[in-house]
Amino acid sequence: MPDSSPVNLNIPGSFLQKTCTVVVVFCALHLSVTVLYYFNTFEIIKNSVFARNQQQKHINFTTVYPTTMLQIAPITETTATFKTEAEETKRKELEQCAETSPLLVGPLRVEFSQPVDLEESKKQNPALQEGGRFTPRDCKALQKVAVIIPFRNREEHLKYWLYYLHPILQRQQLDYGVYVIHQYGEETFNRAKLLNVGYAEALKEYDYDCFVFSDVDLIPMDDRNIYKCFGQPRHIAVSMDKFGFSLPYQQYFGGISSLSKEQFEKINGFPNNYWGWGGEDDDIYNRIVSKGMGISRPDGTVGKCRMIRHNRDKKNEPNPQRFDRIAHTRETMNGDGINSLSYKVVEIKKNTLFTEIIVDIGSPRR
Ligand code: UDH
Ligand code: NGS
Repeated sequence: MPDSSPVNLNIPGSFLQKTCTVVVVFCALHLSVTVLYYFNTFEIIKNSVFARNQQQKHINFTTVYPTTMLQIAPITETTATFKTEAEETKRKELEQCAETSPLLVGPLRVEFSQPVDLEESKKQNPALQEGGRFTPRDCKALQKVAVIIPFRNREEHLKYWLYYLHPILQRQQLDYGVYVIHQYGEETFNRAKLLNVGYAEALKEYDYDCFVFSDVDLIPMDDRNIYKCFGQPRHIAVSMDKFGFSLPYQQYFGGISSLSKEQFEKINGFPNNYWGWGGEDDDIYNRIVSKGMGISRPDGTVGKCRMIRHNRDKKNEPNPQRFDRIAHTRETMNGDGINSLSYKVVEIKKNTLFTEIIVDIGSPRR
């Protein structure tokens, strides 16, 4: 008779139960690891899409960057102010900006038919720090540039200058500051002396290595005309509309120029004794050449600039002594320049878009 009693496998019930529990726990663990891994991966993908979008935004922004005056949009998505020490350390660790900024757009439409508003310019440049200072956020700028503007009674021109130049300088990825050197009082204007003051005062604020000297009424028509310094002193305004987009003469060094700190010191800065209109730029040219340097220039297309038309200024009549002075640059330049500069700062005003330095530069010796 076969034995019909259940086979005794000799497995105690509690062992089966334990095995099942272990299997269930293992499965649960496996599932949670899988779920965790899945969410992590999702997060990474999400982040990379975000980064791409940011970049896309950035690229879109620069490619659609308008060239008509009243549509200029802020460039600030990619820029910011460095406030904390940690951020400053991070900036120091940043890679250098590219030799050619990827943000440049080339030719720009520049016109002066509609008035511009300073408040609008402020809104359009939210990455500016007080005093018209800017530092690129994503890379370490190749040069620290002080832009110096000689000034008196040209408020309307200054508005256009700020409106056009800030976005351009930011696209050029410069670490820059804008200094408006305002001649105090009613004495005859002295452009070159104001530029010397700008050099000295800007250096008190920051370790600038390059100085761009710009008339307030000149606007570049191409952002590839970089406001930086080169191996030789640079003439920037080489192709002005008022001269039919060419040089008025080969030695012309007026309007906008740049010199590194070293180049500026080599020529003892600019002359202090050209009161009234004319000749001071020729004197600067003579200084450069007499110290064995040459002039660097952009080509005539990149170097196009527009000048805001205006009447002759009061107290800036042609200087009758200018021809005599430029004939003697070599003899005078070592005693007249940054080494003999004297002036009194009346007030320094920090605006969002620029630093205004009101300065008493005295009067011509009679
Ligand atoms: N500047 C002032 N205020 C003045 C004089 C000059 O701000 O009263 C500054 C300003 O930045 C100007 C620069 O100095 O752009 C050079 O001035 P300038 O008179 O040497 O040169 P600009 O090209 O005028 O402005 C040249 C004479 C214009 C005669 C026009 C006749 N239609
Ligand atoms: C020259 C002046 C320069 C001046 C240039 C352009 O004659 O200072 O004209 O002037 N030199 C002398 O007078 C010695 S402009 O047409 O821009 O007014 O920059």
